[in-house]
Amino acid sequence: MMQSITLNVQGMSCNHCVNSIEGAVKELGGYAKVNLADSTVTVEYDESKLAIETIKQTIEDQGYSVI
Ligand SMILES: [Cu+2]
Repeated sequence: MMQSITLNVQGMSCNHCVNSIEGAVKELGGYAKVNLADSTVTVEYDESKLAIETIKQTIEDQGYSVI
């Protein structure tokens, strides 16, 4: 079943950040849409294949803080 969750993420400032996060989540098999103005990332993923903790960790590994 597809889940959609909006995360608050600190440290995103430019298009590079957008591409890093959206690309990393895509590699996991999910979908991410960054909103720089709101400092949020909306992720859509199949919860039977991907855990939210994995998505959060991947965003952290890119150098950002999920709060
Ligand atoms: Cu940036």
